[in-house]
This record gives sequence, C-alpha cells and structure tokens, in this order.
Amino acid sequence: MFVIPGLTRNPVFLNWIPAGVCPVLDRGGNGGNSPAARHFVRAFSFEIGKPKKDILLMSLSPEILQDKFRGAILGCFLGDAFGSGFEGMEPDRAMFHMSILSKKFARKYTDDTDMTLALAESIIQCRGIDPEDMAKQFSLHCDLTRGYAIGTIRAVEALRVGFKWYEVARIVFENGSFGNGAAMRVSPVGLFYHHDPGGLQEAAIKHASITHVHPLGQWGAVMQACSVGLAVIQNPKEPFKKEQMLVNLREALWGGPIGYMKALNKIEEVLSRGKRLQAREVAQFLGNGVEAHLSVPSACYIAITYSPDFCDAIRSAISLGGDTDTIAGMVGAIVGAHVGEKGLPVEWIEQLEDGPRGRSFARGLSDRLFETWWKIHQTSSG
Ligand code: R7I
Ligand code: MG
Ligand code: MG
Repeated sequence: MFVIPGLTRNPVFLNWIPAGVCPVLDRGGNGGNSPAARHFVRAFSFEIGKPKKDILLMSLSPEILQDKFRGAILGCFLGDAFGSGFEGMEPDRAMFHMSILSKKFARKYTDDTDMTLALAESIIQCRGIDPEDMAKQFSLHCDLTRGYAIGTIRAVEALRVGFKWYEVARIVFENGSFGNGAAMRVSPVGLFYHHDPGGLQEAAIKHASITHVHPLGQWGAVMQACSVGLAVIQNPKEPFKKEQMLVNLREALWGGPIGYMKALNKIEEVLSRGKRLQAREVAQFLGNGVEAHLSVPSACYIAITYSPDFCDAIRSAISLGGDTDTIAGMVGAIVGAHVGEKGLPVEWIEQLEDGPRGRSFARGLSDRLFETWWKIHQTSSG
C-alpha cells in the first residue's frame, strides 16, 4: 500500500486505498462487483494517484466529517419542513408564494424526515442495513399523520400487525412502488457508505426493498444516496466538481432503468451550455413529481448547480412546485453533506420543531451515526 501524507487523519482512506490499488471488489450480491463499484474506486484512485491541490480528500478531518453528517440530516429536515407548505403548486405559483420562507414560525417535518430518522437509528443499531431491524424501526417510529403516501402507509400498517419485511412492498402496487419514498429517506445510507461506492449501491437497494421493489423506486434511492456520498467527499468551500460527479453517478446507475441515464444526459447537456435552467424548465425537462424518476434527477441537478449556497438551492427546489417537500429535502441532504451544518442558515434551523424527535434529536442522531461509522473504520484500519 502506498501512503500519501495527511491521509491518516481520516481512516476512510486506509480502507479504500487498497481497494483502489486492487480494484476488483468481491462483495457478491447486487452491487459488489458491478461497474459502479469498480468505477468509483477507479475514479478515486485516479485522483489519489495524481493528487491535485484542491481535493478535499487529502484533509477530511473527523470534525469536518461529523459536521457533514449533521449537515445532511439537518439539510433534509430543513428542505422537507420549509418545502412542505408548497406541495402540489405549479412552478409559478410556488415562486409567487416564496415570501412565506422569510416569515418565522415553527416548521414541522413530514414523512421524509420521519423515515430518515428511523433509518439512521436502524443503521446505528445494526452497523449497516438490516431490513428486519429497519422494519422494526419503521413500525415503532413512523408517525403516519405526517403526510405519508398510500403505498408506504399500507406497508407500515402491515408491519405493525406482524407481516415480515419482505411481505409488504406489493400491497398497494402489484409491481412495487415507483414513488420517491425510498429516495427521500436514504441520506443516512449515503453518509454511512460514502467511502465504499459498491457497498453504498447495494445498501441503497436493500434498504429500499421493504417499501419500494419497483426498479425505478430502488434506483432512485441509489441515485440520491450516491449524490449524498459524493457530496461528503467534496470540499465544503468550493462548488461541486460537477463533471466528476456526473461520471461517478453514471457508473453508479449503470444496470438500472434507462430513465436515470437519460436524465443524466439531459443534466450533462444543460451544464455544458453553462446556463441555469429556470424552475419551470427544470420541472418540464426533469420533473417535479412524486415518482422517483421525476424528482431525484431534479434534486440532483439543483444541488450540483446551486451548492454551496444552501438557501438558494432550497429556494430553487421549492420553486419547482409539485413534490416540494421531497425535492427540497433531497436537495437539502445533498447540499448539507457538501457544506456541513456550518454551511446551513442558523435562523432557519432555529425554526425547526424541537420536540422529542425534533432538531436536537436529529443532530444527536447524526452524531451517533458518525460515531458508529468512525468506530468501525478506526477498528478495521487498525
Ligand atoms: O413513495 P412513497 O412513500 O411516497 C413518497 C411521497 C413523498 O412526496 C412524501 O413527501 C409523501 O408525500 O409521499 O409512497 P407510494 O404511495 O409508494 O408512492 C407515491 C405515489 O406514487 C403513489 O401514491 C402513486 O401516486 C405513485 N405510484 C404509482 N402509481 C401507479 N402505479 C407509485 N407507484 C405506482 C405504481 O406502480
Ligand atoms: Mg413528505
Ligand atoms: Mg413529498
């Protein structure tokens, strides 16, 4: 193994450098040996092999990483809570009502954050994805009064009366749901597997499968989780490395439904023109719906276009109209993973509800998720 000065500050490097040097990961299962796993490692090792001055990877300290975990979870909470007042609006109407954002009042989260918190708890408990435990956490913690959609409501209700985790995903939709419910909650997976692209892809699909067995629903979760994972390794003070991110996303989505590749093509084309799309155009070209393939690509486009400016990114997400809480929540998670809590607006955070599972709980949970990740990788790196 070769050693690059500064790397020992973050044990993650000790994990993926050997993988990069021998780029065949043999994890088995869905994502282990996929081109995604290989490509991510190649991309990373290429950068390691020829380190550029501006790559954050060289100095990702535990403090920065912990702040990024907080940023992603609180970013999802913020986007969801601020976006939920605009659901179902047309882009122009959402834009018109945007002044509500400057008013101060207690902002409540919806199912997006509710499930994100439950998933984070399960990952902490099991040190990874265990569908049986996830089902238990969803049964225990999902508050079905928080704006859940029918597919997930029926799945959670069935879990509560004793159905197994693998029995509930087709209760409403025979072929499984292609809603964005798995993507909206997946940020803890992106955080926990940010160092391991193959593991991330596998975990995103496995975690989705309790409620979303339709490939569009599952791979929407892969796209969102990868976006969060890639955001973690970006320098918080700089814009995203967009081209690299798109290359990595393309490889991560290889083998998934063609719709996501087409969306990436559109994003690439728009970025190459060097002009930002207007809200109505994003809604038209990439979507603003409750379907995973009509919301995750839009969230990804907005996040990589507006980050590191968190407020602008959230405003832009909300201005799409449609599924505003979810698109803003996904944008918030990606941008939050990029900039960390330090890059989030304090006056917005203060407005978030702070009950038993409110903002203080969410921050504490992100810290526990980080500590769990840290302990595993410290141990495994010796
Ligand atoms: O995916 P899911 O949890 O919904 C998440 C959304 C987010 O916007 C949340 O903020 C919340 O508002 O709900 O719940 P599902 O019911 O599985 O999927 C969402 C919707 O997508 C469904 O209610 C349907 O309208 C649509 N949908 C489908 N329609 C037809 N055939 C999903 N799958 C199908 C399908 O197979
Ligand atoms: Mg919601
Ligand atoms: Mg929604």
